[in-house]
Amino acid sequence: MANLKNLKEKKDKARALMNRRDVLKTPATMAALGTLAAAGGATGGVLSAGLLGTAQAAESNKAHVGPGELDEYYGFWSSGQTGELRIVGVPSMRELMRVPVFNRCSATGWGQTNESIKILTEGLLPETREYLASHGGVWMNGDLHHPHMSFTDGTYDGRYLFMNDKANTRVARVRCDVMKCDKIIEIPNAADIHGMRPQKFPRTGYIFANGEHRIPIPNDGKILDDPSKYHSIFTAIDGDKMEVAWQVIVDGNLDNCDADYQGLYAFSTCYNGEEGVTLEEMTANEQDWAVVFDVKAIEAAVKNGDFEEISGVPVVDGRKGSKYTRYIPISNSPHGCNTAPDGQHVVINGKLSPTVSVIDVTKLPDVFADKIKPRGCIVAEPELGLGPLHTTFDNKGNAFTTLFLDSQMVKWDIEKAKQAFQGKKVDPIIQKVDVHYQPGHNHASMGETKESDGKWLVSLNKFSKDRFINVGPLKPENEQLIDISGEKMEVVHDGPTFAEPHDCIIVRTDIVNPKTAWDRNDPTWEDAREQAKKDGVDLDWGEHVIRDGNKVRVYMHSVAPKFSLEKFTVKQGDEVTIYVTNMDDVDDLTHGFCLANYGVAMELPPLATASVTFIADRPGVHWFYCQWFCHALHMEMRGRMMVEPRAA
Ligand code: CUK
Ligand code: CUA
Repeated sequence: MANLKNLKEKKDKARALMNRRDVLKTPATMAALGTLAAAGGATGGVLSAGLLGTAQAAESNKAHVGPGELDEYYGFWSSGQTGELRIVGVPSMRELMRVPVFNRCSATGWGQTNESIKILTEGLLPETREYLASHGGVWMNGDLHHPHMSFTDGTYDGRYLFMNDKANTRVARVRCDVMKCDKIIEIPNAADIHGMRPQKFPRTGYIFANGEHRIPIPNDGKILDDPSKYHSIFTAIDGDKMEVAWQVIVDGNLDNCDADYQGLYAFSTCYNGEEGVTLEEMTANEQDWAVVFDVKAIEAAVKNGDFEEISGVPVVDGRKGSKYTRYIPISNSPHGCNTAPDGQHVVINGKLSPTVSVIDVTKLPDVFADKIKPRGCIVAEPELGLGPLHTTFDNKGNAFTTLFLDSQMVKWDIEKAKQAFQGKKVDPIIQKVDVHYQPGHNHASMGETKESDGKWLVSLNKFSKDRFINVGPLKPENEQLIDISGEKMEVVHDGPTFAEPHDCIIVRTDIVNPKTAWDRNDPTWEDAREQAKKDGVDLDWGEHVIRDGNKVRVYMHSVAPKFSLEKFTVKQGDEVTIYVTNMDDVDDLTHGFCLANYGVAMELPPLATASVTFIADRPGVHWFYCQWFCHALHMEMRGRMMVEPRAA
């Protein structure tokens, strides 16, 4: 009975949605926004119309990775407001690892160890470091939307992963050899880095990063409530040095971006052409833009001095009318920006318009030479459905676009869309499949490279609603795996996930080759190495306590199941630094160091050194113990820090 009632409710809701869809056929933007709000609303009941009569796809055998079997692809997942990078196996969708980046991590000590604090602070702007000095020293949160791998010659090269932090205006780099973050920089003159993509050709090269929100530049309080003086900024970061190379001031708000396969242009979607600050103001016009950046011309401008230096970086004026940019009119509020593996087409996703606009990059030289109008580079504009947000590609000329409002994935043919644009009676849409529910990003295996292989597609859905047993008011998101190897898409797996995977990439395993143990010469603990040298001790095999005024440096190593020091004594009020090196080089033999009731904990994978500094202001006996299960005698792997009380 309950099921029948459920079904009737679903049908009613689906019908209600269809009515709303009719409303949305009009260009009335506010109506579209109203539905956006309803989709996330308390009813939780906006179900895709296609749900009626959905025959749930049977589990495909290809997606099954049995116990002990390995995945074919690495998935690198963002985690949105959680702030970390996640590594997922594809097609099993098993979560393999979490890499802390913009967050604070209890298990690994990220944000507490001296090595991580250095990475988290050295690239910040001086004013931010000053602010943080009285606010805990490091940012405790981040909003990681877009993880992307470095490229060489149009495909992934397995060197680095780059990612943005929308919350605190940062860009980070993760080393793929150890899967740890090694650099984080804060972007000056920008507010809230959102869209971010690496240069694909000839190599990365640049990381292109969009400052989403408009602010006064410089944002020092002299200009406040005068939005006509706010700007948004596009940044090119040198991905090798992790330094800002140059910036471009633009009109409107930048959203997502991508690069071409020729090394000539970068693209950003740009909404709020109205330059408003309220929702009504920002969506008043029917047209916004895709901004195209002429990378070579901007480099020449920087070389020839056609820039203003602001906060120590060259800033080129790329506002409307500038020779360095072109503003291509696109229907209201475009969102995703995706270059196809054919090297020729860039898809601009409509969001509030049911269309996507396809740019042909071979026409851009004529646009920049003013031989054709900016819109002259648009070669297709198919109407796909409601709320197109992001597009990915296979290796057969097909594109896959998420439809946020329709809760669908649509497969369409780029060539046919071009023919239809020229007036031919062809339908570019091949198939629509329901996803559950409200998809944002999607990504096909190798889909943002020239080696796109058309095997798997992931849909990152913002709502899971009824797909899983209820875990309370806060529900997981749902990532679905879709088999795209055949003519028809087939949803083969639901994967619940914690907040919030905006975006992911799917990389062939032969491209990524992490080590199984650290190299003892790794630069990560350079400071510890130098300090050990000054103290005349051996960092590798340390078992020393060095007193230096009221500073105490404790060096120890771990070999399962023992720390080299069973005890050490300090005085209340001492500034204590503990260096621990794991001398076990056995694959997977990780130790941890946890100092109880001092809030100290850190990871120690094979052959790594980690250190932590704190004030020993609690007298008494404090046990430290190994917090990573490492050995049959793991529980016995411990020792004592004795803190002598201050003389009364
Ligand atoms: S954005 Cu999240 S759904 Cu930050 Cu890439 Cu489009
Ligand atoms: Cu060492 Cu547990």
